[in-house]
Amino acid sequence: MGYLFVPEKDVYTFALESDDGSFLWIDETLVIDNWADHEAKESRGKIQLEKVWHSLNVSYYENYGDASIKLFWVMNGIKEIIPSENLCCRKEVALPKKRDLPMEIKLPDYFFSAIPTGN
Ligand SMILES: [Ca+2]
Repeated sequence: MGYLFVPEKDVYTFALESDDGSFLWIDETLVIDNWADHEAKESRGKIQLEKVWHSLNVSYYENYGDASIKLFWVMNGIKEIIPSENLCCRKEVALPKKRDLPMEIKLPDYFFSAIPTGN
């Protein structure tokens, strides 16, 4: 789980390729349902996003044989890795507390229930 920032208000297309199954959640919306046993297979989904930070959550499972998971967005028709400046918070980095977030970061309250309180 992390955060995603989009450069402008628009409808965005995401592509999730996984072996086996995966989900992509953005805020409280299931954007991509790729949840089934299969070899590496891409599914795409669209969502309208405001120019703010959004919670990003990829769920994944592996059942048999090879295993892989890749997330892309599609910008101007080109599938590309989401630039690191549009993503925040690796797992090992302490996540910000709600009160520490800049005003323009609006996240649903449920997101904060999963954030460690820290010191
Ligand atoms: Ca597999």
